[in-house]
Amino acid sequence: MTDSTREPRMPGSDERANADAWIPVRTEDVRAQPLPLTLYKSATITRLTGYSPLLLRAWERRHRLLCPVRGPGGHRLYTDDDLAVLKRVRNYLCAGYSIGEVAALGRSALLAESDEVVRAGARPSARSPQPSGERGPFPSRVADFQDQLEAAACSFESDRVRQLIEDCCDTMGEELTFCTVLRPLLERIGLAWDCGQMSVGAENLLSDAFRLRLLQAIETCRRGRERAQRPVVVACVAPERHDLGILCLALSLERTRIPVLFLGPAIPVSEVERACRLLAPPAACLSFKRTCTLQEAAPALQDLARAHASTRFVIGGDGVNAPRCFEEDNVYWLEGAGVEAAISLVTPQI
Ligand code: B12
Repeated sequence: MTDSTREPRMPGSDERANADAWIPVRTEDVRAQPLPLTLYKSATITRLTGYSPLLLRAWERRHRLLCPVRGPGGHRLYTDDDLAVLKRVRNYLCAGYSIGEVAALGRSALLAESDEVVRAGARPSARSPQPSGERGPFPSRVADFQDQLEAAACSFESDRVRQLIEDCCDTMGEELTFCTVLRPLLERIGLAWDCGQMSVGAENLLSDAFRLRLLQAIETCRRGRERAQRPVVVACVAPERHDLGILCLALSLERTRIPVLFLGPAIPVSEVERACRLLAPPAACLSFKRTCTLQEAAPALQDLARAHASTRFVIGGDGVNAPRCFEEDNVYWLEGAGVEAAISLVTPQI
């Protein structure tokens, strides 16, 4: 199936030209292939793949991997084929191939592969072209980024740390960069710091760069979106300052189109209470990295939950463990990462 046979008609004024998630386009006037098409705005593709609009445009221009059509205002609208290509690209990048190698395969080969993968149940065909040259397996690519990031942080090269995080996001996408590269690296660095083998300055440098990148990703997700719903409040309760985990959750919520109000690290319970009073949020997600901070805040938290019975309080992070500090009907304790569980607890409230 070629692109020319699937040239879609632009959405008319009666269609949801401003809809952010997807735009259905009727194709009665497409003679060769009267299939219903879905067009996606770049913000949606970014949300689905983790690749930034800037990167998408670069891959379109430089590597001819994407063929978006233009909307009435001239903005790019991506097709299901573009999405399928991006998924194949991501698989290859994660397997250690470079974008140049993947691009050398060409869009049609990637599309053909993607059709075959769907038919064969996610098994690439033996005929599918293979990128040539040296290729590192995925784990070595991750370890490589981690080693370079650690070295750059230890020698206080802050620009290099940021650049490496950017390169990693470009190569693997934001999600894999955050979960597979940065989070385990911080764990390793935390241990090294604990054993006196890592300076606190290097740890700060890396966690600050991670934090900045997370805030940027959240901002990108929100851009251009109407914020009619009441936001979910997220915070680290004082004295807890480890806020990268709750920022990861905030990003996941925003990607699910759930608006978030991030209050920050070390927020007193009284301030969370003020936000609940003013905004009546559907949910408040609170993070505790250490059990001692949770125990300290527990009595005030219980009062807060009782005073705001219509808000769901989702409490998570490494500090949460059994036995529970207290029980209330609107309080949910999540051990482990718990991001999926948090989203499903929050969603029905929206
Ligand atoms: C970066 C870091 C810091 C930074 C924090 C910067 C920031 N803005 O967050 C700074 C330098 C400020 C810091 C300070 C301290 N730190 Co520190 N820190 C770390 C480190 C290295 C990384 C933590 C991190 O951000 N990980 C990345 C995030 C993304 O992962 P995560 O937190 O696990 O979150 C995931 C899940 O838990 C989940 N999640 C998190 N919250 C929530 C909430 C909900 C609702 C849900 C559903 C899910 C969820 O989602 C995330 C993604 O999956 C850890 C090492 C480690 N092993 O974790 C030590 C570590 C946590 N720190 C430690 C200590 C001791 C401290 C200090 C007390 C040191 C000191 N003496 O000053 C202070 C305390 C400051 C305070 N008041 O809180 C200890 C804690 C030991 C303990 N359990 O008591 C650790 C484990 C280091 C160690 N090995 O000893 N730290």
